[in-house]
Amino acid sequence: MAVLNKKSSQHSIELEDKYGAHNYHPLPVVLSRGEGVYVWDVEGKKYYDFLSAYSAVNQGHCHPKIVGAMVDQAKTLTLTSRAFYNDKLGEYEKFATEYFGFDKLLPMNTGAEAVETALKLCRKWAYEKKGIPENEAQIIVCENNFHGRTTTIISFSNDPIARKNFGPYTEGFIKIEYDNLSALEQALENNANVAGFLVEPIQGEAGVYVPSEGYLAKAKALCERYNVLFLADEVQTGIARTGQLLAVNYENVKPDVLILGKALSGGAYPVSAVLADDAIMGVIKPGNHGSTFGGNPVAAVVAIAALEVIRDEKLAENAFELGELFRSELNKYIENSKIASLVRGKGLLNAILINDSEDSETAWNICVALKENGLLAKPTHGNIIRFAPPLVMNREQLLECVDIITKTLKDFE
Ligand code: IF1
Repeated sequence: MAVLNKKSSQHSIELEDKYGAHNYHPLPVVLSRGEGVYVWDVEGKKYYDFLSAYSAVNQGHCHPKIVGAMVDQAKTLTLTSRAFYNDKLGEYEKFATEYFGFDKLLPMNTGAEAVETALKLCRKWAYEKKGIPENEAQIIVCENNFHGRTTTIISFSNDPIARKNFGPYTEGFIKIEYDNLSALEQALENNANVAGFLVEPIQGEAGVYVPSEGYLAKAKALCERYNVLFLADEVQTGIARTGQLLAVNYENVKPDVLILGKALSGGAYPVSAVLADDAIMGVIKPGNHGSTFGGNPVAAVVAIAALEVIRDEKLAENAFELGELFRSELNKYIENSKIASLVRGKGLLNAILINDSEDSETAWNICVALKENGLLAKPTHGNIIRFAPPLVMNREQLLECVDIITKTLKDFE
């Protein structure tokens, strides 16, 4: 175990411990630099980043095109608020709506803000277009969801750590089992006032749960039949992470409302967005919604650059191919492993299940050992380790990482 450099790493950890809220339990590594698929700690040790800041750094750390756009704009005009127009927001809205195939974009900053925006949009549409009685709208969500950490969003979470002692909770949500179409149909049949269905195309935080083939398409069809909006939270699965531009593309589903965040900026700046067609977005009028930083010129140019990198460097195609390779190589190891029981995912959003109880320290200890071996990853829940490298990784680097992962797992057999 490399002794943490007393001055810098320990110093950074102690500063955070003393002066920062303890709302995270980070792996004991202090990062000071990132480039592409690599990050370095303050001692200068190099790591493969296999978390990508939870799929925000899909384009690789400090991508020169994205950073360049950000720096240039930051020297020109950073923020006007929406009290005035700026010369970059319209360009971004045009680019992104054409790129994803929607009429309108509502710009926000964080993923949770975008989810909250989508919930408000869905409710307003329900009252003004569907004719649901005011304050009666219900939105269907899935068990084990993760959509952010605001009070309304945790109101429909079933994760006690994220939810307990933050009440009273926001009403108007119906929870059903994920990947269960009859549960969705029953909820739609038994509740006259359903406005929308909010779903992650793959449940990331729950442990990279990929739903059954056809689930998304059939869920969308049920929503159409009951005149209910299909709200796709692609904050984590979107922007090429799963091997398609959007995870819903695997089933040719066009959501009524698309929620984006994280890699919409390549991890350089907080940028999120809600996209919808005019029939839905048209219910939003001046004064209904907004944010100081939402749609600022830096976010606008960063998002354009981040999406151009995805398109021009064909990162969805790369994620698809490397994801196939990753799972097939790991499955060769898992066949005879006692410690790892399965690998699952799509594209470069994957996870392995560690053959130990949920509350065991094994997954955490494996991640500490991976760190020692030059690869950074973190457990999602208990015994599941998420593997999500930047999508700019090449075949040789991926095979080296498979090597590091299997060698590390062997020490726990
Ligand atoms: C943390 C989890 C991942 C998300 C989906 C919305 C948001 C997220 C599908 C909100 C954010 C982040 C939040 C971060 C860790 C990470 C996470 F572990 F929390 F659950 F990725 F799985 N929809 N996910 O995954 O976006 O407001 O954070 O920009 O809170 O610890 P945000």
